[in-house]
Amino acid sequence: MAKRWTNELTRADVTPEKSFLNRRQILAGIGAGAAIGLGGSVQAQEDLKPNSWEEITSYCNYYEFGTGKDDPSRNARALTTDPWTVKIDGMVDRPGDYALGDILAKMTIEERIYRFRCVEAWSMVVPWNGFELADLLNMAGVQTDAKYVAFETVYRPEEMPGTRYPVLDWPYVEGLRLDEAMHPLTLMATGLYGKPLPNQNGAPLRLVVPWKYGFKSIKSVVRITLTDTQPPTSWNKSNAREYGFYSNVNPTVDHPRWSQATERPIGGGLFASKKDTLMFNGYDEVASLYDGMDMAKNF
Ligand SMILES: Nc1nc2c(c(=O)[nH]1)N[C@H]1C(S)=C(S)[C@@H](COP(=O)(O)O)O[C@H]1N2
Ligand SMILES: [Mo]
Repeated sequence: MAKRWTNELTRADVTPEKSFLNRRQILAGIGAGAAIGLGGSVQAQEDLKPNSWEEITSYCNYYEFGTGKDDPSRNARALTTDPWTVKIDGMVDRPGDYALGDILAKMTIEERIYRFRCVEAWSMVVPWNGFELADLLNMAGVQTDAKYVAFETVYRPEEMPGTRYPVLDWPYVEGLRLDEAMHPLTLMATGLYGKPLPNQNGAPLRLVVPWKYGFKSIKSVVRITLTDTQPPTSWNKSNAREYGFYSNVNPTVDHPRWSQATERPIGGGLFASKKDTLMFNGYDEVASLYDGMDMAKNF
């Protein structure tokens, strides 16, 4: 079943990891020693060994399809992802309903191998394919007064059995500060391992913010709104004491019900040892976005 919007890249076609890192470092403005060679290099390279396709596509959180980790891989088959339209509105010069195919025709798809850390203290390494959110926002033309970006997941009760239950206030919504959204690490993912994104992972288009807890990475996005006020977010609405707007990965700020100091890598086997959680999930290049901010208050 060919889908017009999918990128046809195979894993062999994408930029080899080494030049990928170099390009990324240039884009993100980080020195060559930060992610490869110098100090901590072994750790960094081990970290970047991706989880298997099977692990990434079978152990999922997508509550619209059920709250069990294996519910989305079974139930999300029913989601229609073609045709797909993304409404971009609010404080932009060119608001509109953009067909995903038209968006993709203008975007450069790259592979990004990112660490992924869920607030539940498990983690994976995922080889995403996607484009920078900044490129999409620039296409729509962000107006100077805009300060935040709001995102919304498709809401289709007839295709989403989990939405029969008021686990969250549907549709799932998320938000970023504009500078977070414009950061070169912030990705709109369209694929995994060079294949189209499986429905359970948020097809056909999902946000990936690798330095924040996984729930910020909203799936199956149908609306992106530029605004000057901090937008509501689903998990914060459901429990503001436990889930803040920022939700940056931070080993020193515990969840009220569990520690965030360590994480359980998925796929390591039942007796795999936990590993230390890194500040900003190891993406130190975003630290300057939060200069002078109390990270315990703004959790
Ligand atoms: N619409 C929507 N987006 C969502 C979720 C969800 O339930 N609904 N779960 C979030 C959570 S808690 C996590 S950890 C990640 C999981 O992404 P993955 O299943 O691709 O690993 O998706 C996030 N995005
Ligand atoms: Mo999560």
